[in-house]
Amino acid sequence: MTHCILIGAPVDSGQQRPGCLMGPAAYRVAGIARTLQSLGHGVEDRGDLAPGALGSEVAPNAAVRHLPETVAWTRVLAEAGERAMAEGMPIFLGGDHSLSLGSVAGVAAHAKAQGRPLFVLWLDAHTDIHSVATTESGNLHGTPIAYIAGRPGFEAFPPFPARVPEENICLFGIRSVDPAEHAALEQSEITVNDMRVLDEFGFAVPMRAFLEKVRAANGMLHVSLDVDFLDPSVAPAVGTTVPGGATFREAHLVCELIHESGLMTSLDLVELNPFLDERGKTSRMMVDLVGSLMGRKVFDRPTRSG
Ligand code: Z70
Ligand code: MN
Ligand code: MN
Ligand code: MN
Repeated sequence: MTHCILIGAPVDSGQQRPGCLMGPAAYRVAGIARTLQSLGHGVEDRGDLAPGALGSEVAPNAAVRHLPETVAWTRVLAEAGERAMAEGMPIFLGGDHSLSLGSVAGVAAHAKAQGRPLFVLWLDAHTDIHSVATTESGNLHGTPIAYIAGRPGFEAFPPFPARVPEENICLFGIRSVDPAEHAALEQSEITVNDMRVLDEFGFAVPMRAFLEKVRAANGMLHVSLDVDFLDPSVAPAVGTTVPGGATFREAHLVCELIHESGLMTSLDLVELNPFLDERGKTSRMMVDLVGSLMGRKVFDRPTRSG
């Protein structure tokens, strides 16, 4: 059984629609601890983090919003993440997706110290690969993949501890890509499973292919689950709804496959905006998916992946 460490990250500085800071409370109200305990896991809730003192970082791009706040969050999250990795499985309760600048930095520092390769699975409608220099919206939640991959433009941030090789990054569920992101991805080794791919092959085949890569390399696996991976009909509580996302059943299947692999070592839950929810529907959906990620299933049976 897993020692789950809940880390509240009420980050709202990476985008412009207030409300993500209510995310950690919504996950607790929706019963995330109870769900994990019912599956036999240990749960330690470390409460909510707060950003440290703000610096005076200046962005190379006038569009960028809340840079000092985001840098401060990155530091505190990286520190908390690295510490938690040594003791169990951190589950970061967001907060907008800019929190992954810090969570993955902390996880990467730990993996480096262990001498193990880190893999990142990004379940999202978006590719989040803008640099601080290229973002047009100025919303830093659109940048963590570039930081994680060690791309330039993050001089204001703490140096990323150990660049994640592009071959180890898999974007999954993609259906909204800005031109600068498209250009960056065309010249990269990052795996992009967009909805075109998932419609043709289904969710299981590309997911198993990625998980096999992680297993073959004895890698650690960080999963970053953005609410907008899901179709807005099942998960309306998100600032940027994009039609055509994962259905209830597709999302649970993905989570079950990840669980069966036994490979996940850390998890982000991001972009939940409870202020936009319909009677707690999205918060409950996300907690249900955590259940599937952590071992809930209808029947125990031998599976193709072992
Ligand atoms: C767009 C931008 C984004 C999440 C929206 C959107 C980015 N590419 N990321 N929602 N999670 O503004 O950079
Ligand atoms: Mn603001
Ligand atoms: Mn995202
Ligand atoms: Mn997104």
